[in-house]
Amino acid sequence: MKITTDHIHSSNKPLEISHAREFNFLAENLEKKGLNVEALIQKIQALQIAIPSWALGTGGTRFGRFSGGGEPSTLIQKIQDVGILHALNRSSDSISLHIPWDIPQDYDAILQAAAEVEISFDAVNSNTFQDQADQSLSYKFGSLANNDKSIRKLAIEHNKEVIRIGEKLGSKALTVWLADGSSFPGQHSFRKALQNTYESLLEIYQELPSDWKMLIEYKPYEPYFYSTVISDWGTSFLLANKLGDKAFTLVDLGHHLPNTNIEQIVATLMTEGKLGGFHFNDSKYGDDDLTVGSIKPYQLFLIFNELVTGFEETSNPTPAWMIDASHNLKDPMEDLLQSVEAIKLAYAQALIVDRKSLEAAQDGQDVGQGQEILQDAFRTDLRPLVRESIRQSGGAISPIQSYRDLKVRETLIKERGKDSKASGL
Ligand code: LRH
Ligand code: MN
Repeated sequence: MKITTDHIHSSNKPLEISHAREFNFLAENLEKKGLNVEALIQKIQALQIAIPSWALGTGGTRFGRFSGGGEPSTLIQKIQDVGILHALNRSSDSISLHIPWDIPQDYDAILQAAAEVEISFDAVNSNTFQDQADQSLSYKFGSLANNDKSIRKLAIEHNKEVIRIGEKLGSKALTVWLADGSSFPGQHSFRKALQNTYESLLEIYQELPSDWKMLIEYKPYEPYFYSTVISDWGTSFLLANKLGDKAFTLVDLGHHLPNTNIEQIVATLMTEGKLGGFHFNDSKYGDDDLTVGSIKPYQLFLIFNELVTGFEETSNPTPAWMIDASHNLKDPMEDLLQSVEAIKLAYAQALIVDRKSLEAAQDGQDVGQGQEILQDAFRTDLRPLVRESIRQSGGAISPIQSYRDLKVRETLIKERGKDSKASGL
């Protein structure tokens, strides 16, 4: 299924009058506050969120997977689904592949399919947390950290292969998430595992093309439950610093122990110019991979608040914006549309924070006023502004409403069948 401009126009029609009224009212209030609405719209439009190839199907947990039908069972169908999301929200102009779940067979066909729906390839992800059917050695006890040199070599070669695949697709970054760790005290040497990991990453780093980045993703636990080699931002940051200018830390929002102050981690990494990217999702307990902004929208706003000041006050490069979620209950495409909207809303709220007054309140130790200024932005309903930014870029005023009105899932089920399954988690 391909979403056309006619689809967008017909599904926007019933919303245009009420949207124009809501947007004009909001724009007037924002202008009164001295904000430049057109500038805000351009910034919001420029924020493009990469869609993970592994989140276009219904994920599942170890307790079960309840597929909804019409899932993309080929890489080209995954690219077409991201094309549908981008046509609706004009905010998802790239896909992030996971290798070997998405090994391209025919590069010309893949690149053509992507060009047809105006999307590109964001970071490519390696996978040394699963053994492949034809694999000679196992990653059961680790990959880049493994005490066995031949297993480390196998994992290093895999990462080099992932870079070569990404190069052919125009990707500019390799994301490395290592499950490597231990589930029992005494299972391995923390220092040897870290040293092995560093030496292995260095070999991969030296293979990076000059204009590429290595994004090092940390995670405190799962699948191991006593220690993880790259368990927190500090370890990822340490490795990124030791490796060099092309290595950065990737922040997956679900990879933090309860009550961790993620916005402070973001601020610290930006101070050092080492914030490389995000895997956006939300969670209540662990790495729940829930819809962005569905559990802790205020935390998401506070993270973007640090990003907006960080862009103004540090030389940290623009991070890679990616979602990393897994869907069990919702339609994967609707879930992704909700996640992108939540990210854009949090960014828009952070853009209207009265920075001068906030700085004055902070300098004046006026704690109450500081909170008032932040929450005034967070409590301003900016949905009409985000909708207008999408409408002006040729998208749907309400991407989810249009997704439903245009019966996208029903059409995909007709085209692909109820039992088509997507590769991935
Ligand atoms: C690990 C992770 C990582 C991916 C995987 C799909 O939990 O966040 O980013 O490789 O999920
Ligand atoms: Mn992740």
